[in-house]
Amino acid sequence: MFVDLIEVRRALESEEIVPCFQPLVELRTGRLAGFEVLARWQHPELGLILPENFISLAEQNGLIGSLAHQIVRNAFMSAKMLPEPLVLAVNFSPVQLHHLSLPSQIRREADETGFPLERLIVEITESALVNNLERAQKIAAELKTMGCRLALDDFGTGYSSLRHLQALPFDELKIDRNFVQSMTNKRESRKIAAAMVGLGHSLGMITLAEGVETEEQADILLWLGCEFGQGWLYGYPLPADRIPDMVAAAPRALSTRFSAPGGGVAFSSLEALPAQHLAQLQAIYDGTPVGLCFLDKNLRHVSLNQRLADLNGFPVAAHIRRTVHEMIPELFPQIQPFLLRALQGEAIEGVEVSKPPRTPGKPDLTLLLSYQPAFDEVQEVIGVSIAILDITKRKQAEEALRESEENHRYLVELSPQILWIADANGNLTEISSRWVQLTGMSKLQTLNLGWLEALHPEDAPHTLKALREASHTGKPFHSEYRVKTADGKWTWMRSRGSPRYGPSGEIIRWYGDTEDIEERKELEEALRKSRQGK
Ligand code: G
Ligand code: G
Ligand code: MN
Repeated sequence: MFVDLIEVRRALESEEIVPCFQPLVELRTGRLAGFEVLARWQHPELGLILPENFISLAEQNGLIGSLAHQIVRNAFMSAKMLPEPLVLAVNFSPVQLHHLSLPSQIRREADETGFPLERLIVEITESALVNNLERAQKIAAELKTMGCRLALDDFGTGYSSLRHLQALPFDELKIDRNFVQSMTNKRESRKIAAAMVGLGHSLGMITLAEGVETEEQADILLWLGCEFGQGWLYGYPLPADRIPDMVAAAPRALSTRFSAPGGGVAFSSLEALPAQHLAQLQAIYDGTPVGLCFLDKNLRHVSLNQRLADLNGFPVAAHIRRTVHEMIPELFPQIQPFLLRALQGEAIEGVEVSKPPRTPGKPDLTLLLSYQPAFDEVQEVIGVSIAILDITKRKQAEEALRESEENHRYLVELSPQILWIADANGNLTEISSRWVQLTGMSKLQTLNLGWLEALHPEDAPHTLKALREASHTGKPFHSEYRVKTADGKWTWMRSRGSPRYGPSGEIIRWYGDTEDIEERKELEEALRKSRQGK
């Protein structure tokens, strides 16, 4: 499209060049943070003309000052209806950054229209800084004193130089839409976008991504830690009369970082500056009773906490850059297969490993390990984090318990008495295997009231009666009866049992023993006979 200088002059006189407003949105919440002001020329015959067709013409012919004056005044007037704390971001031409009068012009327009400068973001492209950095610095300093915030526009294109990032007190970094748009199919772009966000953050700036058109792009940006977005996904640049619609359509930003009082980067109370954030994480890292470390793809220690250093018996610093194999050669063969799986992207939990003690003579340590792969922004594994829990004590307790259980079992099995357990109603639930050997009945046949089958028909009724009575009254059970042994003989036995009570005084179980009293019976018989014989 061709327009000439005369046309541009005429457009300025008849105020055909007007500001449009494009939403700036907080990525995490979708809340509206403000608008970027973009110049649009409503040509009576040619229709809408974009800035690329008239900005440079205006710049080259000394008209950019009056164009900016029109756009800014117009935008400030329209922004009166903008609810707090929404901001306005306005583009200024590199040419204007050469005029020391820029700040006072902006102040005058703000005063005349009543727009607060704390809610103005001045967007500057890098090309503005190339020729006259010193002057740009003066202007920037004054703008900051006035309460404005500064954004570095189109970062990553054109004159990109890291020198500019530190030359001016920027509050915000705008990532150029070229990186955003190639991010979804070019891993390099994604890496670059990630690095830009990181760079912005490490310099204490907030980051905004331009040209966000899809949800996928927004998701990636959010994942990369980018705070704000702008693009067709959230809204087109629209004329001032559409501002109320756009404000109503988006959830309101009540407290975004854009709206921080006094300008600059203010983080909400729950968040912190990157360095503080790191310190918080380090405190958690070191305070946990779990050994933690992060290994790179070559299984070298990138970081670890004090707890793990203690477990391994070397200072934290001695681990850094050294491989697992170098640090714990005795354990490496056990954990290598899991490390390799984790490097393939698999998360593995609860692997038990035993580690020889550091001081000889002490028992082995038992460790419970979890492996978690870490992925970068292109979903490639960059390393593995390991969590290590020392479960030696728990293991020892389990061992001791098992041992004491075993001892009890031997005690029971070796005892000449047959020990038994019955439920509250006197139904047998457990009996030592000596009964099985004695009677030839199986355990299953014996349980409940099955054992009565082995009793002499004359003895079974009174025994069952005693049992019922005991379970009814809770008085100790006692009975003597003949039992048919495996080889078909009868032998006298005596059974006794006592109840065990539950918390509310009810019987919950009976414990008892049965013993062979044949010899005693024979003795008694012999005694009786000898008495009779006398
Ligand atoms: O959306 P659009 O095509 O309008 O933006 C194209 C470029 O024009 C942007 O990079 C922006 O920096 C620039 N631009 C838009 N509006 C203005 C303005 O009011 N003043 C100046 N100097 N540049 C503008
Ligand atoms: O000042 P700056 O160069 O950032 O201007 C932003 C430019 O990007 C304007 O020309 C604007 O119209 C354009 N733009 C805004 N959102 C989108 C988008 O989602 N996709 C594309 N392709 N361009 C956009
Ligand atoms: Mn811009």
